[in-house]
Amino acid sequence: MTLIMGVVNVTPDSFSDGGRYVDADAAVAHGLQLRAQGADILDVGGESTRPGAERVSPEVEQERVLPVVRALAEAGVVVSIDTMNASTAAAAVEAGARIVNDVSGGMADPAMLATVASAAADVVLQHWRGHSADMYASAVYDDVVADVVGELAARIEAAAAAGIDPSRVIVDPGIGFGKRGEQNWETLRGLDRFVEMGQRVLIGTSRKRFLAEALAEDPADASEARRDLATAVTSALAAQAGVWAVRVHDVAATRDALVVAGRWAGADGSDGREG
Ligand code: PMM
Repeated sequence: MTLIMGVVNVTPDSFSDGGRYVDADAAVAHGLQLRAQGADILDVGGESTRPGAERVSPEVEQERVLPVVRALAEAGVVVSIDTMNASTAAAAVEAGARIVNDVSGGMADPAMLATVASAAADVVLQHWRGHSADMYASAVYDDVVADVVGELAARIEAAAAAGIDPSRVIVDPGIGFGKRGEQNWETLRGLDRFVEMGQRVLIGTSRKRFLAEALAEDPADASEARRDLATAVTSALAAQAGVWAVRVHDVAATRDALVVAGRWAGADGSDGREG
């Protein structure tokens, strides 16, 4: 069954959490709640990647995330660290993280791939075309699915050249990253092409702007609850397309959607629960 990666943002400016989980204890409590709701993995991040967000220093990022990574790992949770900084990735793996989730696919920090190569962790390489301040300027494609598949294949090769076995690599098409509204839907329609790459595929649609744009003329009118329902639907459809995991804020809603989609799919897609 498709795994659920729950989002634990430890940032004061995340567009999704609105700064509710800036201190470590609250972030850990939130993470444990997500696990109780059915998260298989918790993705801890200390730097917002929302369009236009300011970058934070690796020192500040590590102050935010390391206590949270350590506490959740000690509680037995599979933790991934959402970072573009090699030093943060290394420190987080040291603190117990098992997956490095780099939204830049190893492009933002030239030391990232070598750092992951020598760490005992899997790595998410997400499609990326530049930092959030200017990411929409680069949203120009001939064929978005073919272009993104090609660029991800190049990142897998770069990772292999740095010493990372492809079996450790998870790919992510990067919904909302360097992609405008319709380009995100095109990417989702082509999900099977990413699955055919032969790597595990992670997809993150949660609460993103393109969903709000689909739901309401003014995206500001699409409440968090409506975005979460839309996310549960996209996550169930992504599961049907064969993705390995979905990255979501509202774990409970997506859990229910995946259980129902699994029942529909039958024996192989079932999670084995009674009822
Ligand atoms: N989206 C956000 C942050 N990290 N990581 C991966 N692998 N895939 C994503 O789609 C992704 C990500 C967006 O930020 P948020 O956590 O503030 O919603």
